[in-house]
Amino acid sequence: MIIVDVQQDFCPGGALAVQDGDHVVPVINWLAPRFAFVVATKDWHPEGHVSFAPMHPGKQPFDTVELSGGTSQILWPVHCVQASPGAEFHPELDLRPINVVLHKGVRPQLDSYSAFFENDKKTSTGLDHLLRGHGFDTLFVCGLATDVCVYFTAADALKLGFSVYLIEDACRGVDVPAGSIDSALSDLRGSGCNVIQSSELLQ
Ligand code: VGL
Ligand code: ZN
Repeated sequence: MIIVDVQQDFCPGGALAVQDGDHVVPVINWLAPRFAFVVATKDWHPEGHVSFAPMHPGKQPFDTVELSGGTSQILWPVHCVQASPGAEFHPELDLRPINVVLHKGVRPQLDSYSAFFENDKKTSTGLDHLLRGHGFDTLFVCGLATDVCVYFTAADALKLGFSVYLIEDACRGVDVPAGSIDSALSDLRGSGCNVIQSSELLQ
């Protein structure tokens, strides 16, 4: 199971709050102990990270800029600064079932939405090797935000050949622009992702 970015800054009151982001916590707490191996990611940016809107004079959060390498970058409010309170896990997230915590987005000039590859699409976080090394071929993905880091994590997992289940009621999204959550889910379904509800895991 991969728990994506269930951090204070993505929950109500946080810098990049996702609507009802905290509602995923009880669902994940109930699910996580049932899995053989649990990875939790943290968005973990240095101060002055390239994804922060104030680093780009004249730009606003949710604007897009071209970075020097030619990749386009969506700008976000300052969020998940390393070791700041906003970068902590939600205080009610049960940490006991978590085997590995993976920090991503740590390079000042490179963003990382996926738990597998940074946004240059080639810098690996090593998670693929870790999971394959354990012999896993099936992944269950949940957390925040459905249309950003959950989406890119599930999409990369599919590309890497894993069977992927996205637990919809254990995810919440940014939905900027409106409709982003629906298009993320339909794109994933089209790539072979199984979008399920937590209740289906009981069966
Ligand atoms: C995320 C925007 C910027 C996420 C991280 O965790 O979905 N979204 N950084
Ligand atoms: Zn981020």
